[in-house]
Amino acid sequence: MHKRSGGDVVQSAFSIGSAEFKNRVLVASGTFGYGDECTDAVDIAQLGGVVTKSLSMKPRDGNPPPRIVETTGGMLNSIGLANIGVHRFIAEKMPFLRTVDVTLIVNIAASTVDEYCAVLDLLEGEEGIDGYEINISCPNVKEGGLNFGTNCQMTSEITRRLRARTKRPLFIKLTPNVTHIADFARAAADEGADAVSVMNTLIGMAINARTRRPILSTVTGGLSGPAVKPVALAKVYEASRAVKIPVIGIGGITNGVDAIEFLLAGATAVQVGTANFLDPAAGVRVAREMASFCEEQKVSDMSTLVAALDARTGVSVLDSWL
Ligand code: RRO
Repeated sequence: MHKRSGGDVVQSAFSIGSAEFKNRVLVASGTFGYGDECTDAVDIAQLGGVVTKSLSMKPRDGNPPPRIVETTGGMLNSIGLANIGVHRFIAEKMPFLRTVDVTLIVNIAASTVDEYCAVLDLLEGEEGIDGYEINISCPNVKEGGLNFGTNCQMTSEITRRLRARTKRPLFIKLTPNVTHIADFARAAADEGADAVSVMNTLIGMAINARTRRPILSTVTGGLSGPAVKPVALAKVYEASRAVKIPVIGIGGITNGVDAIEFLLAGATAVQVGTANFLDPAAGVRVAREMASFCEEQKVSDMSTLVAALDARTGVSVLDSWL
């Protein structure tokens, strides 16, 4: 809850299954490490939640450099799922994370369905984890990643297998690199997902014309940042109209008004990603700015903004896909 002038408060807390969130801004996977790196720059207890970098069973070094490049209004990455692996996460990161009063969502990536299950099984033994975000949408790995996220049957199967193993909230993180994201949101919802996170990065590339070479070592990478926000809004709009479970909006959010736009499009909450690279406190600022916007607009409960878009003025081409 955020204090409004006059002692009132803007209601911003919400819950998904057993997970309670203090406000509607989480930090996005891959942009905030494991939640323990930026503690002098930001009080993470003021966030709605932290989503960890994707964890696989074994540690991974990721792709060779260059693996990040700035682009107009955004950035491309080809990190390649570099991470410390689930065992080191449990041993080295969980003891600290359990001491912080913040909702913790652990993101899981894998190259087989069995690996997703095995990583989740290990995390199930850990107290202090409030939910899981399942990454079926990494654009930068050969096995798993987009092969899962662009296949509706795989989306269903992964959700079904994981749902059977946990009562904790399960978010499925979807890729925008499909024609109809509504089909994937439905596949996850039908198998018992508690929410879908929309969206992961868009496949893009950058070229150095003088060397005639691609800039990233893997040629293509994942585009994020303000450049993708209009795409993300449309994907959230489409997905949220296809399912009853919450949609978590992600894509180029840098301020409170951006975040409010995602709520209006149909998101229950948002994640701030690329903006964390400029300022690790961006998420906390966005949460504060959302509350100020509500105060200014005399909105006392943020939930009233969710899917409150007034689309009377037009019919979207998306409507015919639902
Ligand atoms: O690590 C990455 O290259 C990466 C991942 Br796992 C992801 O889900 N999305 C992205 O843009 N990069």
